[in-house]
Amino acid sequence: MKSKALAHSNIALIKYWGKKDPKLFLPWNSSVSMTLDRLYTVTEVEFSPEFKEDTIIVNGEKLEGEKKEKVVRHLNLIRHIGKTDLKARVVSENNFPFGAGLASSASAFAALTLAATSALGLELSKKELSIISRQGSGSSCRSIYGGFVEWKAGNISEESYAEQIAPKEHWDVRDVIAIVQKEEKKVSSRAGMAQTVETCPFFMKRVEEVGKYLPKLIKAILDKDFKTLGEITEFDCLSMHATMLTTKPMLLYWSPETVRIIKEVVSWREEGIEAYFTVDAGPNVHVITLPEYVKEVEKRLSEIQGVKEVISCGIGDDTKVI
Ligand code: 2P0
Repeated sequence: MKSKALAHSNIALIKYWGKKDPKLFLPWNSSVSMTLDRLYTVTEVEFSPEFKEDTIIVNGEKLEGEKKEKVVRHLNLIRHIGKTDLKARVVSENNFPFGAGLASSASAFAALTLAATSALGLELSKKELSIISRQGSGSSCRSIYGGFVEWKAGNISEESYAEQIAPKEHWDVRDVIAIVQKEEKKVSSRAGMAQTVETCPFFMKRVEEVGKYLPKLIKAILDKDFKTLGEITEFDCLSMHATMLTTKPMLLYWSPETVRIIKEVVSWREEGIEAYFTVDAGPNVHVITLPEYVKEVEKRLSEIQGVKEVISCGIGDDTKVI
């Protein structure tokens, strides 16, 4: 009863930030992402009557406390579905450059979901895997698929899942990531989004606006309209950070380098470099661009003061058993 799965991380072009049902991980708005080839997690799960308790090892370290609890809760959900109470041993490795300051929960929970369900012999559709994975960490439901992906918010658990908009072969879009800080953030996404929903007076306005531009982003992906994709991506990032900033207490995830890079990216466009920024709940900047500009974007990012590392990603595949 053992299986190993590989899942890729993803970068949201329209962000998930806020749950309307925190227990079921139902988001307030639908979101759109692209799966990233360079960043992935490989997880092996074994269930055995010989194990007295769950053991979780991530990058060679045994998890304890809250981090372990998060994984055990997800194993409990999968044990419930698989009708077993066997304990598990989970061994997970991220290929991300060590402590790169990049979120790993999307790839981690997608890999865990597939490895654990297949170790129990459950044969599930991608839709079912996505629904299960969502309940471990929201953004992971998008990583079940490669290519361009939409997570439909839904109103009940069975309606909240990811779907592929287009496979990776459809369009070669790149994400060149500028790492400016490698430390773990002080306020987790989970805590930060809960605080935003509770205290940001503009939060529902953002949800309403996303509903208007999300169909336009999907059309831009299908039409390979890079300008529209870039403009919506930047606007949505700023809209999410605007709700974070107007939360009590304020959530300012950016550092001076973040602003420096954003201004640079905008000025590069005046020179004809098609590149657009997006920033998650942290200070690192993702530069969304096309293959012909990657070399120049990499060079320019690495010359900016405060940039510690540059990681270039293409579009990745579905989560799979390996
Ligand atoms: C996203 N983020 O759409 C957004 C953009 C961060 C900023 O999804 O509580 O780690 O486990 O569901 O999935 C981070 O949130 O939060 C996230 P939980 P998760 O990629």
